[in-house]
Amino acid sequence: MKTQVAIIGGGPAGLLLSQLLNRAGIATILVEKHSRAHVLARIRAGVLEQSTVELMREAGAGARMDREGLPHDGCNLSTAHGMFRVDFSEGCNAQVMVYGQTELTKDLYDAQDAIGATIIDEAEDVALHGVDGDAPSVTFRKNGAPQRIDCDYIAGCDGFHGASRPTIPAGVRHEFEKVYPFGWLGLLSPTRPAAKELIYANHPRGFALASMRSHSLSRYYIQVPSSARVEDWSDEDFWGELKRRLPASVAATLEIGPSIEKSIAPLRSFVSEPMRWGRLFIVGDAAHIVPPTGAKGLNLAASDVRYLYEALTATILNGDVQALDHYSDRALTRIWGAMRFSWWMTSLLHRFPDQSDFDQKIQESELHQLETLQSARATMAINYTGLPY
Ligand code: RFL
Ligand code: PHB
Repeated sequence: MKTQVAIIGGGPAGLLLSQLLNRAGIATILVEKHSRAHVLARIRAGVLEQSTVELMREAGAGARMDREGLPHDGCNLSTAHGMFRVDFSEGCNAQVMVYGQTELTKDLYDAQDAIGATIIDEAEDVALHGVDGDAPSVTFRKNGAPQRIDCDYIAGCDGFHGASRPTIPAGVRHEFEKVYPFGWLGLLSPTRPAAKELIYANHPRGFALASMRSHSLSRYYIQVPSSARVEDWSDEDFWGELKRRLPASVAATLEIGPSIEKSIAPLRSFVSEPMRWGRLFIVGDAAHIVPPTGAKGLNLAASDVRYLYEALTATILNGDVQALDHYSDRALTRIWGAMRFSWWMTSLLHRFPDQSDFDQKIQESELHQLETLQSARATMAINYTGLPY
């Protein structure tokens, strides 16, 4: 097989890049390790920045999102002293869209099918070759038979555990990492959401988040120790703990129901630099991970896609060979902005096992600033709705 851009990974980053490139007239072949059903069963992100929403529209995949997504122009922070709202319009002219990653991924698969894009799923033993030369290729097995794609460029969109990032020699890669001493236990339930907008709760028993997917589908998270196992948490225990950590007025009216999905996500910050090696470009979770507190992971994947799409079209369609040289630096500037914000929100809202009384007072003082200072809320709003490109 032969194509212009081989894309590894059929998560949101790979699909969105493939969709944008195909519409610009650039040929792609996408290879995904798992089945489409498996990819679509993963419950993950729920909040889209405005620029992610715009990119989905530009990709011709935004119609259902515009019909069914829930625009939010604020979120709530809950503290030991009560709850206050961060109004996004105080800081910027932007909103976010509550729309599940599962739905966004499905829309992208449907859009790819509609334009006849090539997606090969259940590809085993995907490997990259010759990325530092002029003739890179990707090999894999499909139904046991060996396959090979010759291409001009490779986009590594295969997530944190994928094959792309390790292809960059260890001596070239610089990895930055921070692992947090807790995880999030998440539960999806076909119930009415706790409130109209998201509630991020700082509580002595640990962080909690009340989020949603629609008017009849709720998504909740509670902070748990890194050692916690999902099988040790009954639904009843989860709801009990969530109620303790949410404001009493919200807990009193919380609708409790069955759990559709329950899982634990560890929290880490991770960046691998540079994001380019020869003709290989790393995109999304393959290059960086943020703790979910700032709702940035999927949005960063989308901003990487935008930068790479612009660079690839400039090079392939307009002969601007320098455009690709700037991809890594441009993407990393925005990534570190989101890294800082996600770390800040995580530090502000969680209970750390070694938190001293001093640390506690600093956290409370920072929350007080947010409650009382419009400029502090404005800074949060700008970061939450998405830093400028
Ligand atoms: P993905 O989604 O991991 O997709 C990578 C794809 O590559 C495939 N793959 C391979 N394919 C071929 N060969 C190989 N060797 C391969 N190895 C892997 C995988 O099967 C997969 O299909 O990465 P991508 O596309 O970069 O997208 C990133 C996002 O999925 C991720 O950042 C977000 O889910 C993070 N995240 C959130 N992001 C937000 O923007 N807003 C949120 O509200 C938000 N909430 C969350 C989150 C992540 C969470 N978890 C579970 C980590 C909440 C949670 C709980
Ligand atoms: C979600 O709905 O899954 C969600 C929302 C906001 C976050 C993280 C996750 O910060």
